[in-house]
Amino acid sequence: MAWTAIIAALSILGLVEGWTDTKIRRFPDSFMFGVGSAAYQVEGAWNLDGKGESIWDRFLHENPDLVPDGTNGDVASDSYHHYKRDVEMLREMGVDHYRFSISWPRVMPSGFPNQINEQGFQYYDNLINELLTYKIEPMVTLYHFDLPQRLQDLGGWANPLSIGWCEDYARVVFDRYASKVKYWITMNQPNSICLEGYGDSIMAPGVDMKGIADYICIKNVLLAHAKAYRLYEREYKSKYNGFVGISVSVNWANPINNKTENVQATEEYREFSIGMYLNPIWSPYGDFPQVVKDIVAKKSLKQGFFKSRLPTLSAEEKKLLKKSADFLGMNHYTTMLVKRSFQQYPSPSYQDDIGVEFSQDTNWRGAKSSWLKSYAFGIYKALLHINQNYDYPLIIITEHGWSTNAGLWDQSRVQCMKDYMRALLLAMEDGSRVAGYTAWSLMDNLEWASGISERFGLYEVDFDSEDKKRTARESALVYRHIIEERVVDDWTPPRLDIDISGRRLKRSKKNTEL
Ligand code: GBH
Repeated sequence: MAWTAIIAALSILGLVEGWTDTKIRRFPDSFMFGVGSAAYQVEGAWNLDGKGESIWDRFLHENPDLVPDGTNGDVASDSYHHYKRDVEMLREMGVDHYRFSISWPRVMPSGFPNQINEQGFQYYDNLINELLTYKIEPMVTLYHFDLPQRLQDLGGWANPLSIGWCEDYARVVFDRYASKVKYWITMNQPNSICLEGYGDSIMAPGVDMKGIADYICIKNVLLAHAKAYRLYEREYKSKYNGFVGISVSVNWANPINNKTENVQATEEYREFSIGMYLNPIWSPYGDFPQVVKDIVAKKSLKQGFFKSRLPTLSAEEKKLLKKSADFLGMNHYTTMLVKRSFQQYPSPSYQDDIGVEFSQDTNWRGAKSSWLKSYAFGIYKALLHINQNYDYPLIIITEHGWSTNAGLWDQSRVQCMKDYMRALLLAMEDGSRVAGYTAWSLMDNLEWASGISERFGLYEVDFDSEDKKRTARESALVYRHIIEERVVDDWTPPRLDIDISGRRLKRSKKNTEL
């Protein structure tokens, strides 16, 4: 890659002055634009029509104080009853695909295939049929954080039998939808599932067994992914020609300065946060990164364990995992600045194993969520890192988004989306094989333990209204324009009092404040 490309990137992203790059970059016609959601965050109907309890139902019912605004997913955006409106919104924006997830306990309440909940499946039949009627490609996530509680009672993802339970679930879903769904995502963000749910208590099930349960979980979740991939490959691929991938959180990390110890700490952190999930599938040797294995093994022995807390992958497991994805689903939100840390973390823990501290540049614009800052060059750097380390895999951006307060004029979201899309176009020009972009999220929803106060929607949801009324934000109109034109230009919607579909609307002229 030429240095001129880097300068062009920096100048377009406003990071160097005096360089004008006026080239108009266009998304190819085949590029897929979509939006995403997840079952627990939007569906509601937590106990209707035979649905079983999920770990998130249990988690927030038992710990209502965890969510500052006191909300939970019992009703959420009530998509269970409003899927037609949801698809109408997709049509309004003109998206190519809709990424949503299936709730395992809704369709298999016991967790096992002995009980198939027809009524639960009916909801997904309806949604998928509605999408297909309007030529919107369904992109289905099998697992987006909501395990059947009954399986958690058996240890959940810490139990290696979970690999087989998940394979059975995948078979039931593939059998039902393989003829209609071409894009499959097995797992959403193994790092969130395991580090936050098993190594901490900020996500369900809140096992909080640091440096132990998280690593066990990572191994099992990756293997469950691989088993589902192989199942599709063996029994469905030749007939239906679909694509199966996994969504991984690939945020970027820069060293806070160029001190050698911080540069090295950052490289190690990238192996812990990205390599851990990508190496087993995309690296030629198909294993956890060597540096991660070395660090955890050394610490474990010092701590009195007889062997590493990081489980090993057998030759057979490595073979199963290697190349077990047709595409990399990349979820990208932000960038962290990394510094070597000598502070005391709980021991053992993932934090202690890595030994770094994080910060973010105060010049980066911040979203409503405290962890989310805009640094668009980060997506470019992350994509280049993936190319260099994993030999140009096929990528679909399966999540990228921004949070605000309530309000329809969400200029900060529009700005963030445009900045990141421009950086994405540059990465594609420099060789990244990116086939699609999925904005997170279609509409406001339950942002896990942050409730409904951090709003990620292109559509606002009025949670106080009976029908959870949805209204397009400025970002939805801009997204429609980008999808139509295939370029990111400076168009802004006229602030008329009609909405995206021509309906009259009362809009406040006030910008959405963070
Ligand atoms: C994704 O996770 C999820 O896939 C999606 O469901 C979610 O709605 C979206 O992003 C927005 O968050 O509050 O400091 O403890 C992104 C990873 C994991 C980032 C949880 C924020 C909590 C950090 N998110 N994490 S903190």
